[in-house]
Amino acid sequence: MIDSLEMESEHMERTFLMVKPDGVQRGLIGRIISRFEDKGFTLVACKVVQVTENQAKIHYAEHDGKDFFPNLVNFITSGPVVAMVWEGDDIIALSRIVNGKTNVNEAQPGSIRGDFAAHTPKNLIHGSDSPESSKREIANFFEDHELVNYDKIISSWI
Ligand code: IDP
Ligand code: MG
Repeated sequence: MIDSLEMESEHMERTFLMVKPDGVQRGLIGRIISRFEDKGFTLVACKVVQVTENQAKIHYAEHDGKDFFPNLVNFITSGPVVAMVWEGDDIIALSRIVNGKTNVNEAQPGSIRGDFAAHTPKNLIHGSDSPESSKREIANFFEDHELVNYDKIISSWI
């Protein structure tokens, strides 16, 4: 019976999620991580990091040349972040819905940005926007051996 409710994991993905310096300073790490745990995603790597200027430029390479790029690099290197890799079905698209729209004026209530962010550059959370970005972003912060493979089978732990 239960077997018939299980779905094939056809789009199992990993994504890079990062609590930005504003989230760390505001004491929102736990509440932000809870949103992804609540969604049912699996945390496969997590560390507190002071982002270097070089790392920031690689991370935001797609925005190089835009007028806000220097501010973006300054902001992301302005204090420690929590760098994470999470796993789940369709997690790249779904986690960006959990994050909310980039512009805080458009971020829906119930999303991290919609509930906690009040100024657009300081929007608390980063999430990769494609499989290609997630690969590059994960490699910019983690070695392969830091990514842990495991299943969550809740009943045996209660
Ligand atoms: P995302 O974080 O939702 O993927 P991106 O367009 O990739 O949004 O932009 C990266 C980050 O740059 C945003 O999260 C935000 O902090 C900042 N940003 C984006 N657009 C602007 C802007 O027009 N002015 C200032 N900062 C911006
Ligand atoms: Mg982006």
